[in-house]
Amino acid sequence: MTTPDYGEKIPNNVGLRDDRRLQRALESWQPNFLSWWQSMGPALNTKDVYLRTAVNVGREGWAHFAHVPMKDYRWGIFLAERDAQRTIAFGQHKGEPAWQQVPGEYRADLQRLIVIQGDTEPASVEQQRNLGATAPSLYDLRNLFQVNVEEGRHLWAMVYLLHAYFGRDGREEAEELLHRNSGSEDAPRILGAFNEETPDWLSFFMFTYFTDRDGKYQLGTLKESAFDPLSRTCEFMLKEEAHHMMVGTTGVDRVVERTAQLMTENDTDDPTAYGAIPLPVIQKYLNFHYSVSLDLFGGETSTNVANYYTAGLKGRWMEERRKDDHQLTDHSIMVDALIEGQIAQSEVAALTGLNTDLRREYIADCQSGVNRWNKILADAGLPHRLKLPHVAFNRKVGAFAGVQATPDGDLIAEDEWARKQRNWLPTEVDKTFVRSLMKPVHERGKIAAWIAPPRNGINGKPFDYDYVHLT
Ligand code: BYC
Ligand code: FE
Ligand code: FE
Repeated sequence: MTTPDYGEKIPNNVGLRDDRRLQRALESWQPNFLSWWQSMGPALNTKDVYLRTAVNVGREGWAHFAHVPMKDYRWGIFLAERDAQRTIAFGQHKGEPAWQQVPGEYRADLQRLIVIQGDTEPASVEQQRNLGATAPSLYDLRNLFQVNVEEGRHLWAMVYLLHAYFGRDGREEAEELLHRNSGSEDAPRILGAFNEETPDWLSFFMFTYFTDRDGKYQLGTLKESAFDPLSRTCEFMLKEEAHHMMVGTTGVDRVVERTAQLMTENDTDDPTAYGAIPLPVIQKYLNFHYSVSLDLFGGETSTNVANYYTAGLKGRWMEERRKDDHQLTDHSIMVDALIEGQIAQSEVAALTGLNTDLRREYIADCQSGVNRWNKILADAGLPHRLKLPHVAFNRKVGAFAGVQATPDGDLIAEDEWARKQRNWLPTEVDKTFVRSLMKPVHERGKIAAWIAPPRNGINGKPFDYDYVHLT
């Protein structure tokens, strides 16, 4: 194991100094990354931010906390430690040693998976670029920037793989990752959810809850990859991802808590007048972010995913804990399907149903958040509850892309959808209202009226710590 080298231009634990060509290639990509960060990264000017920087990959002491100017953040390349004995856990190469190089026959597919993963990371930074101006507290502002710098590092993680293992094609793809932009007309980001706006902090918390959680599951499957450098990169990214989950989960917690508090204090179902976000609006935001995130798992059935699995490129969530043959050639699975115009289940080969398998793991995890938020409502003595909409609701990818379903899963005609969707998805009025609450609170220890303070600060610091120094 190489210890992380911070004396280098690019901190890394991949022995970059011993590979001058690769080092030079990455050092010439670095200024392009920095100019992308300057123009597409956080728009709010700050002096410094209390950030966590990855400095090691071991179980303990992997992160260092300090106030740093954001442009001086040390984006580095960190792979989890190598297990020299590691063997492939699934697919046709099961039991063979993990690959340290890319096999020629899988080059195109691996590159595609890495490019798709890499594309989402800077996309989210672009989507969140303007949120600093309306942060509800310095604590939240700091968390936003922490998520942003780490998504920037996740881009580095994928660019390292492209440069180190995919030659000229890889270097070209690395450039493209900085040229596509979220929401752009001519060169949009690859996946749908990453071209949506994140215009307010309720969207940000829903995004970090639902969309970063897709990241957690996709990284979990790539961590199983037979291509060992990809596996090790993803393993370390997942460590950082835990904080993004925390930001989303507790962010929504705190919005729900504040709304519940103002509802009970004022004995009303509509706390709008008291500056809180009404539960139906929270539900609509939830519906939106959940449904666009479901699309990120691809079609219910997919030959791509079957091929990825068989080849050993992308495994299942918790592959090693599954009690089957890890090849699945004669297994089947029930997937959601549209049969004769009805929402139903159909039996397909387990391999082609792997997107559904992963989506189901994800859905169960999403439900745990909803349970938490409902407990907050119950503890406040309120009868109201939030819920996940039906899997067919508002889908643009997969079996339900061509139909309209209600959050309860009833199929309806286009005209009924057109009339009723404003009850289920955020309207301009809802969004304008939420935006009207987004007044920045950049004063130490203070917080906006629409959200409760967090239970804990960061790294043992109190809520009223000076997490960010503005210019
Ligand atoms: N939008 O065979 P299918 C994260 C395309 S998030 C647009 O079902 P497959 C993060 C698909 O490419 C995690 N197009 O798809 C979170 C295919 O095109 P071709 C990101 C889509 O390949 C927050 C066609 O439709 N990582 O890290 O089985 C902040 C047929 O689809 C979409 C990954 O996604 C879509 N939503 O599965 C920061 C992991 N879905 O081949 C970061 C890598 C599908 O016909 N990617 N299409 O031209 C993959 O594993 C898979 O490619 C997908 C799609 C799961 C995305
Ligand atoms: Fe990420
Ligand atoms: Fe993330």
